[in-house]
Amino acid sequence: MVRSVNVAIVGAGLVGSAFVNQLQSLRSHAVTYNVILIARSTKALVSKTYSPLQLSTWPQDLAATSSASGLSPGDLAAYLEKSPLPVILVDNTSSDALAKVYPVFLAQGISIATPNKKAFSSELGLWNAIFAAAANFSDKPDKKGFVYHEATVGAGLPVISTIKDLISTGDEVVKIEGIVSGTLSYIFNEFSTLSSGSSVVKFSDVVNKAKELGYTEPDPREDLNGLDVARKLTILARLSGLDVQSPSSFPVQSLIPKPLEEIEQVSEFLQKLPDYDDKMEETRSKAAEEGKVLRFVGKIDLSGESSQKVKVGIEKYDAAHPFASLKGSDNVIAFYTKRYGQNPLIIQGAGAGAEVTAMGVLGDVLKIAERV
Ligand code: NHO
Repeated sequence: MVRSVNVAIVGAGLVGSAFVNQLQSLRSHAVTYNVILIARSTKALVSKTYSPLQLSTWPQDLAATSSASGLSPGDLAAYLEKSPLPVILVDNTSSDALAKVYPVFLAQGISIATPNKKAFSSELGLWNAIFAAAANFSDKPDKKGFVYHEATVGAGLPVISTIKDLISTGDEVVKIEGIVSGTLSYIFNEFSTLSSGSSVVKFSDVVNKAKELGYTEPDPREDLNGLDVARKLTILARLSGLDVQSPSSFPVQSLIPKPLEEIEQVSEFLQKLPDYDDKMEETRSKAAEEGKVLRFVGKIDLSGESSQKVKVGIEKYDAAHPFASLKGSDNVIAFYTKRYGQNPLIIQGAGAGAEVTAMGVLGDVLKIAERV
């Protein structure tokens, strides 16, 4: 018998739009996915009767709805709670306000699939509240609100599911090392190559090119400040068993020159960035003299007694290291565990972009649908 679930999509930007397209071309016939809500910040297409929306015309239909201040998390919870079918909230926003209400949704039996890092990388209290309320982490059979967030690290790469499987089958993380920002992967793969001793590229030129290619956030400082990587490391560290308080509770190297931190306009920042190329070039050429390249890396090291177990910043790698030969904006994550020993389990591939991110979210939706 074909089962049905209701799906509410909040956030219809790059990832949200790719998600709807992928949902429309799903090949699975075991479950019917009824989209009952699609919302942006200021507009919401809502099926008041919980019957499926017409997906083929959703962009026009959403645009045609009257503008409002958007759906509040409270209104959303009240609407979804009354769904006659099991319901999955797909949060494709980066909203803090929505993330804070996840425990309420979950306690009401509303499941969540999301690439939104905010809920999982903000204060530890929110993380604990989410997983206390989630059915997949409690043994309360009456609760049916599941939470999956594969695309919060490495987009569609199976990073979160892998670490969860390692831990739940009794393995222990010793060390995790990874390049988890697509933007910074691209910038360093271009800036510091194994052959760049002769042809020197300027750091600011690479940043500009990354922006032109659409790899950076609209304001590249949001990539260069290291916070995106710190958020992802917070998630990986917590899943490894470390009670990391927040992404600011460990050292994070910012690539924004101090004097440029307070500049308001992106254009002025980019105009002044070349003034600081010499410093980055010095770091690059020193590494090149040692036969090494620079990469922007997150590290979690649980092996020693040191209290400094998580850090984010530039590291040097020699030519033979897998991180040195990374291409484009690929991500790579190496898990050193008790079982895998010195030969890490390595996951590598495209770690940014709407299509692969949406794939990670849709995969989570399919997993939830099997369980509700
Ligand atoms: P957009 O295109 O800005 O879309 C956001 C949508 O949410 C808009 O429609 C906006 O109106 C809506 N929205 C915001 N607040 C709302 C609210 N309160 N209620 C209703 N609607 C609201 O953003 P994206 O690119 O589609 O991203 C969506 C989410 O996916 C974000 O949480 C983002 O962090 C996450 N995400 C995106 C990507 C990506 O490639 N675009 C990735 C991972 C996660 O793999 C990616 C990645 O990590 C890229 C990273 N920069 C890197 O590695 O270099």
